[in-house]
Amino acid sequence: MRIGIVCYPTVGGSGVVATEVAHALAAKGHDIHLLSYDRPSRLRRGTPGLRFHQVAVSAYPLFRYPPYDLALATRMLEVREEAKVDLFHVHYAIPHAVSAFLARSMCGGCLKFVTTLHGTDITVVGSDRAYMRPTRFAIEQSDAVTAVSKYLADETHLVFGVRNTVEVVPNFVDVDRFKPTQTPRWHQRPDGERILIHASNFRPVKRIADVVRAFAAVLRKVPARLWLVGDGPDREHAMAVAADLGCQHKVEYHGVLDHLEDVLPQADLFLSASETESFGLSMLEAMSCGVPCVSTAVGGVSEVLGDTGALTPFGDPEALARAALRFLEDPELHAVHAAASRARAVDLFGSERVVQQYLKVYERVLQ
Ligand code: GMT
Repeated sequence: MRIGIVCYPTVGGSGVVATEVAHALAAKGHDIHLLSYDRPSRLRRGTPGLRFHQVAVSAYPLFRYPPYDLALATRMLEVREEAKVDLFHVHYAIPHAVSAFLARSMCGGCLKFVTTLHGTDITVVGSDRAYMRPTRFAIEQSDAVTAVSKYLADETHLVFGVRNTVEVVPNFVDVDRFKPTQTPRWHQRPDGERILIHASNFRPVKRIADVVRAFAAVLRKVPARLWLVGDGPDREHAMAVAADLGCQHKVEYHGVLDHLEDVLPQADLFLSASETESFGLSMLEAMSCGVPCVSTAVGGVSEVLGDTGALTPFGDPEALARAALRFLEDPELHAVHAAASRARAVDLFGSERVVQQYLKVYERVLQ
């Protein structure tokens, strides 16, 4: 198949998933074209069968807000003409689904498009009055719609009232890259320090300050260290909260890492305090490395974790800390949950299984 994949290039699950879908399809011999305004962070150079097409937006002085959606629609048509792409898979509805609809209309229906909903395109940004109507329209016009969890599929019907079927195709992880290593756990290390990790785009919805508060409560009971991975608007606030709580010397900021799979297996526990999370891709990557996750019970997180980790009410960092301590004070319980986390990632969320689901959607649409 010749497929165009559209995504955001920034740190964030939707761009990661789109890029990994592109790699997996190219590895299967499909002709894949990735479109974005910048190189996505997970795009590996020199992958046979995978080409990147940058979407250029001209900054004419009249434009306070250059119309990216129009530039993207144009680029989609160009890629269709150059590479004979007949199917586009757009990740994150705003504005990608609208651009796809425009491209399809401009060429009299010469292409099909599949829209994958990721989370805030429905739960936060999508329900903003300024974006809701065109987003709903473009979702309804899509040739197929998928969502990364059942929670998100239900929200799409509830919040947007869309009439079409929203199929659940979960996110996935390369279980051969994200795998446990022989790193000793805290009780086998001389300092006994538990390594807690959090990786995200540090947006307000991630509630990083609550992650730090939960960590500070853990630190009051056991030796520990918090690794913060990623970047975003709330990074400095998180460090300020750590300073206020007197634990900044135990909080290490690692920035954006190209190879998260090298770092995750060294952690003993993944912490998440999100206000909403349609899926929680970095938690799945942690599980695949044999790292149990403790998270707020929001959105689709329970679909990902099952009973491999622990879920606590949103907005209660003390509860998050208590759940974390249950694992971090009991090596045997920790080992059971670490193994269960890895097994669940392999059994339910391996790349091969999920990419096959996308291929079935593409085949159906192209028929
Ligand atoms: O809003 C974000 O956090 C970014 C967004 C994205 O663009 O990646 O993340 C969403 O999509 C991810 C990939 O499907 C999911 O793993 C995240 O749970 C989801 N974020 C939220 O729902 C907050």
